[in-house]
Amino acid sequence: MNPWDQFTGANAGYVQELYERYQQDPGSVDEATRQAFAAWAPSVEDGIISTAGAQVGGAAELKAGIAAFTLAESIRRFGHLAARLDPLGFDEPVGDPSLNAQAHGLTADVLRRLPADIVGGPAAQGAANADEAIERLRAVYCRNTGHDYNQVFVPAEREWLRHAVESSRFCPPNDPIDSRELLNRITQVESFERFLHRTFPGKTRFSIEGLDMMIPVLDEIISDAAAAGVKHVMIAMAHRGRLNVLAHTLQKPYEQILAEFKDPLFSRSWRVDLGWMGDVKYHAGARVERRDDLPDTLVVSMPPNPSHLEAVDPVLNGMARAAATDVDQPGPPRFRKEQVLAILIHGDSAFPGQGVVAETLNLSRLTGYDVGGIIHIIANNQLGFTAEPHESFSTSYASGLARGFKIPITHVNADDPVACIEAARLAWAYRHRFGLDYLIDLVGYRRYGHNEGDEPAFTQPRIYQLVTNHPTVRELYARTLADSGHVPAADAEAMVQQHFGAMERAYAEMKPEQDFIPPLPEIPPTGAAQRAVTAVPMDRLRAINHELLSAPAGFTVHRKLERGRERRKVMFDAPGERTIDWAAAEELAFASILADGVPIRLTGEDVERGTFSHRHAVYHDAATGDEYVPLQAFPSAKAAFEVHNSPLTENATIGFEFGYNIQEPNRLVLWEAQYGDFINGAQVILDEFLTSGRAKWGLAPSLVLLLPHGYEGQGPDHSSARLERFLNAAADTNMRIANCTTAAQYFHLLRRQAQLLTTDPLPLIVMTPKSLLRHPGTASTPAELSDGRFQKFIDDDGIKQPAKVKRLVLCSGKIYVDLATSEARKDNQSVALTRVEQLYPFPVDQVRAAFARYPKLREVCWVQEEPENMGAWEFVRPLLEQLIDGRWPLRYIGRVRNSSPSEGSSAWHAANQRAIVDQVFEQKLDPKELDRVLSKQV
Ligand SMILES: Cc1ncc(C[n+]2csc(CCOP(=O)(O)OP(=O)(O)O)c2C)c(N)n1
Repeated sequence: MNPWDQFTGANAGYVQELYERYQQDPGSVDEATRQAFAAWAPSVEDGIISTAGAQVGGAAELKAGIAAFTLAESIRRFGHLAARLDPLGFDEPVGDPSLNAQAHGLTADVLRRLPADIVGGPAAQGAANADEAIERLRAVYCRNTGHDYNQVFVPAEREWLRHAVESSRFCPPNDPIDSRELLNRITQVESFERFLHRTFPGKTRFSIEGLDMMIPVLDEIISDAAAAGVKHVMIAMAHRGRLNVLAHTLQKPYEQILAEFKDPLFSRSWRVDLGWMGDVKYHAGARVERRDDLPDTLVVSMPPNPSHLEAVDPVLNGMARAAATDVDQPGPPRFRKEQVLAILIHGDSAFPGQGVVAETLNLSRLTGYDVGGIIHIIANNQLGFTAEPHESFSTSYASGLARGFKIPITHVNADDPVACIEAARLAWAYRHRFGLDYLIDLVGYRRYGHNEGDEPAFTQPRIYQLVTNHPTVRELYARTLADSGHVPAADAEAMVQQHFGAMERAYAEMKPEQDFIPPLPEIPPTGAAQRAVTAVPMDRLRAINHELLSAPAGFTVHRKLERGRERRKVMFDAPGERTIDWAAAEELAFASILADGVPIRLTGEDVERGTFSHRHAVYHDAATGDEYVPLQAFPSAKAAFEVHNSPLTENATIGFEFGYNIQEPNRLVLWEAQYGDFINGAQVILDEFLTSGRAKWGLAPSLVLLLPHGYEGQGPDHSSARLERFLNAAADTNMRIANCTTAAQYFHLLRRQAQLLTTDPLPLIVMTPKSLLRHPGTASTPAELSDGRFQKFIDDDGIKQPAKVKRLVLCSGKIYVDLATSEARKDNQSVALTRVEQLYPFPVDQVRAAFARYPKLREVCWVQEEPENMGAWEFVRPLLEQLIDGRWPLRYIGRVRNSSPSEGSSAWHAANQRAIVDQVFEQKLDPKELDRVLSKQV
């Protein structure tokens, strides 16, 4: 064997350099290299290198061979820099010196004398010499497509990509593209936009024009996916081209789209009686079951999304995961990636700019989040509103971010239909083969302004001089096909008439607009929450507990955890004692829900152990590290359980769980924050999907958020789950918000949520405890789980003579425990401590009943530990005022208004906390001390 064969590209150059050094001074290379070179036994005679006597060529020729190989490698690596990607040709491709033969000391003559094999790969096959093979490579890498895949570090994947890109496997004639069909489709895409443009001049539609190939690209991917057995294709995208995708990919009837254009009011005003206001037409989602000529029914769907660019990305991700996850069997769920394909269409400014994109890409290979590869398409019109690329991203391409996630990228000129289809085929083939993400950077332009009412020449006069004179892709392709004799010009013109005519007919024959009103979401039945039966018979609980505590033979539980398990074993021995702490209540709730046949997915930062080391949903064998998940193994389970530590992301992970939840609403989906304070990292998802998704789009989420909340002297970022933000968004019964004070309440709350998934689904926001997780005051008796139900409001059962009560205190969450366990509370019968366990919907009737219970009331106080402008005060105040109706004064006791949630000092915290407790029981502080305590905030 010729030893040089072992080295390719840059390696060959490096070895040659080493070899030259070795020749000059054998001591200048290391021992192993010296031995290797000596073993080759090369003899250098008159510039001829021979190995074991076999002559392989002159030194100059060898050098030329290595140079040719390096040139080929440069083309493979950097060829995309020379590709003509911009249909407008506004900027010349930047190119790269390494792409020129001269830079490698080569001429065409020299290349012609070298064998094609030097170039390697499919391009060399059948080529007469290296020059021809290099030209073929240029045609692959430097024409209208830029292949950008060297960030793929797994050799097998990279090799596959190289071979796929360079072989004719994805090009005609092996798998010919039906050019007539393709022209027809482009004509349909263009006619749709032109008709709308002419009929509704100036109306916003975010036309696809300039990126018309997006539709045939989607066609190609979807039909390939369907042929491979995919059952569900899910697409998410922003405004650009969305109407065209809805019409042509999701088969939304023209009539419906036209009706929405004609009178946008009708699509906005449905269910005004319920406060459901709808949304603009380019946010609407759709779902279609397609048979076409497919082997099986294929569901293609697109969720609705807000204006917030890219916010839908993780939502789609979660939807895709849910759609392909089987949960009917106990144990871990089974994800079947072959069933689903997710496609995300991004904007070229939004993709690099919006952080949620990186957060979503980061989910792609994580256990519990992977969806078997997303195909990303950047709808790259080279502008973002008025911003140009140099104002939008610091990467070389809009797609640059994807490189860090090892995602192969194809940049393709959107005016080259065949290149676009090849890109689509390659993307699907890679995704199908490896189950990994792929990105198509579809580079086009924008025919009009940001929307059709905008004047783009104000800001991009030179670009728009080019755009105005630039033929459409349909015109260009029609011309090409006419020139090549494939489709006569008259046929192309007939296609225009046909598609324009279809739009005209749809418009003329449009039925009254009512016919197109989308189905109304069902009004949730009232009272389902009250009817939920959440108690579990004691025997059953005991049996489940026993099952949960048996570990596999030979499994060594950590010794400290074993002690806790020992305690749990006797938990049911005294049904009247407070043996059930928060974590035990949660595990029993989960187990009983699974035993009822409802699957559960629990994720969040460090949820497997729990931030406060209380949960231990996953045990790790102390000796081997093997994992054991009791909720996946206990015999009574009838459905799957999964628990995953999430990546350190709030926005994308909650978005993901939201998507998972709305896709498969019959599963209990919970997300837990590390501390509730970090929830504001997900504010976009909360505002745009969780709290308003029903009003805007008729969605029915039931996601549970577990948010550790409570003032314990930690810093301002470890105190508050921003309860006020949820309460601020609470309207139209869009969620339930709870802050419960006992383990049993939490048990019943979770079980109630599981029962309401189908009958009265609403998101459930729970302020959960931290130090109180182990506080005896929050522990419950087994009997409280086997009897009773979730109580939205708990009156003061310590008051024996209600007539003595002068002050009625209402509070929620941890402050109750501080008050109830304070010295001042002992024997105090004039202050009744009541708890609002569910803040929204507010327990109006129960509070009213409490008012009635205390005949000698003098005042009502709302007590909270949050500052006055935070927590529940501003939400409950008008409600309480209404209920009080002027009968008593309403007082606020709590921290004063503050811009920061907490003191940031445990000493200040303790002083303020004491001041609150003292005020509640009217053991006033010395006024000077009070001044000192509060002055920090005044
Ligand atoms: C998060 C967010 N910020 C700002 C906007 C306002 N906005 C709407 S479209 C747009 C430009 C988007 O550019 P690009 O991503 O390239 O998509 P294009 O409109 O060009 O298709 C902007 C800034 C928005 N919708 N969402």
